Amino acid sequence: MKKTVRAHTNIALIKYWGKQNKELKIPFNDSLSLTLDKFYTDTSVEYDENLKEDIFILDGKPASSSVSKRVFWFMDQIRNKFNIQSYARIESFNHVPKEAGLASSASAFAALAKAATLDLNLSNQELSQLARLGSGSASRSIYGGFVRWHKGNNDETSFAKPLDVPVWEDLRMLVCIVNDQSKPFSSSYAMDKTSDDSVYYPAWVKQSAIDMEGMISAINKQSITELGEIAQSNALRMHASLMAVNMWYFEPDTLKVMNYVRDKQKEIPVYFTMDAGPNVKLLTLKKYVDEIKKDLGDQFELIECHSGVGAYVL
Ligand code: 2P0
Repeated sequence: MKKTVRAHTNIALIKYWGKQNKELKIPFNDSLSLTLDKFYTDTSVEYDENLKEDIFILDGKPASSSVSKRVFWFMDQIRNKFNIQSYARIESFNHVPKEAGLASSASAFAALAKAATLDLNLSNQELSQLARLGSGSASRSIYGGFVRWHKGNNDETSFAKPLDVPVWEDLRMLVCIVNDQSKPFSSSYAMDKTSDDSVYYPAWVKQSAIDMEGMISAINKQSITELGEIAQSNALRMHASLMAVNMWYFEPDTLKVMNYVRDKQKEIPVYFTMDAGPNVKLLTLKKYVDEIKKDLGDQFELIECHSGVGAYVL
C-alpha cells in the first residue's frame, strides 16, 4: 500500500548561512530551529521497476524542470547510497506558501528522504544526514520542537539532533505574510555568494557560535526576552552579511513590520526573525498574541504557529 510521509517546516532562530562544502551541504556554522505546526509537505514514493525515469508530481501537476532536476538528483543519491535499482513515482503536496522564505525545501526534502527510504528503517540521525543532501535546512525538519544542526565536517558527521528540553507551551511564532510571491533570488545562491565574497562573512561565523550558546541558555530558561533578542540580532547579522554583497530581501512592508516590532518592544516582548525572503516571523508569548493581531491584523495576514512534530508516516 502507498504510504505518505508528512514533514513540517522549521524556522531557524540561529541561521544556517554558508557552506564549507557546497555539494554535500556541510555548513560553516551550527544552526538551531523551531519546527512549526502549521506548514508541512506530504510526500509518497512508489518504486516501480518498469519506469525508465523518475516522475515527480507536485501539488497535482508535473513539477517544473528545475524543481524536478533537484529532486531527481536527490533520488540518485539515495539509489547510490542504498543500492536501489528502480526509478520512482513521487507525489508531493506542499502546505506552505512556496518560495517566500517559508522554507518549503526543508519540509519537502525531509518528507522525501523518509518516504524514499521507508523500507530501510533508517534512524532519525541517518534521515537527517540524508535530508541534508537535498536541502541543508531539511536536516532539521526530521525532528519536532527545538532542533540543532551540528555542522560536523563531512557527510557522516553533519546532522541535526533535537534539544532535550521541555515543551515551551506559551511560545508563539506569528508568521507575517508580507508577500507570497517568489523571491528575487534563491537562498542557495545568496548564501553561496555571501560565504564566497562578503567581507562580513568571517564575523558572521564567529558571532553565530556565540549566539548559539546564548540561545540554548535562553531556551533552557524559557526566557522570551533572551531568546527574542538573540534571534533578532542573529537574523539581522545574516542579512547584513548578505547586504555586503549587494543583495537583500527586504521590501517596504518588511521594514514596516520591523519598525512596528522595534516600537512595540518597549511595551511587550515581541521580536522578529527573517529568512531568505521578505516575510517576517514574530516571536512572542501566547498572552500577547491578540494585541499583536489587533495592531497588524488589518494590514497583513498573520499565521499563529506553535511548536510542531517531527516527520512521520500518515
Ligand atoms: C535557515 N535558510 O537556517 C536559513 C536562514 C534561509 C535563511 O536554510 O542551499 O534552502 O538547499 O542547503 O536549506 C534556506 O536554505 O539551502 C535556509 P540549501 P536551504 O533556515
